[in-house]
Amino acid sequence: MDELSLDYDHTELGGDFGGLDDPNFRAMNPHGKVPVIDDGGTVVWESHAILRYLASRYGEGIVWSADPREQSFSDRWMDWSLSRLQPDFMDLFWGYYRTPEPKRNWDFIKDAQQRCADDFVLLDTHLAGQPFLAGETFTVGDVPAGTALFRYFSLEIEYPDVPNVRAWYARLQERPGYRAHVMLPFDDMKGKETF
Ligand SMILES: N[C@@H](CCC(=O)N[C@@H](CS)C(=O)NCC(=O)O)C(=O)O
Repeated sequence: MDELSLDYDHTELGGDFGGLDDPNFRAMNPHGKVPVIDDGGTVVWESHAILRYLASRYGEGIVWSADPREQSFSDRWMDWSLSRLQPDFMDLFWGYYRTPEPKRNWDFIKDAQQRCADDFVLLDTHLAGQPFLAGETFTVGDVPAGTALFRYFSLEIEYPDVPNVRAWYARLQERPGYRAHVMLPFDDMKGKETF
């Protein structure tokens, strides 16, 4: 929403904030998960559905293209993030960072770390020829994979050599929305196995 200069009110729910089981919230999202948006009565849940809704409704020519071919360059990376990168990174993040040290399963962690490395090497090859995932400019397609970078590169683990991903990460960090909403401290999650 910051990328699109939209005004909004943000209510924190879940984790220490609670509220996910409140009937009013469940009426908005029966799954009881965040994020959820309410855009003048249009309620949308699932983060990628929210991204597509906002981008197509308010971001045409900014982060979204009405041309299906052009939009597909962005879209494929959103779906790849959902089906591949995010599950791999969640395995690493939960297996390593969110599991207390004595309980860590190192075979699982090493496997997840390797899968993430493979994912980022693949991204690195793609980004060798262009600054953003869909081409020359930032689009909605950069958001899902881009948001994983902050936590991944904050873990202080062994990383593959991915200069193009790091350059893309540096470009994202120049964006105020990324700094304000993605680069948030997460130390309180270390060794915390519950939401
Ligand atoms: N696939 C969903 C995942 C939603 C989800 O798992 N949200 C988490 C936070 S990232 C949540 O609400 N956790 C609180 C809980 O389950 O208590 C999406 O992308 O929106």
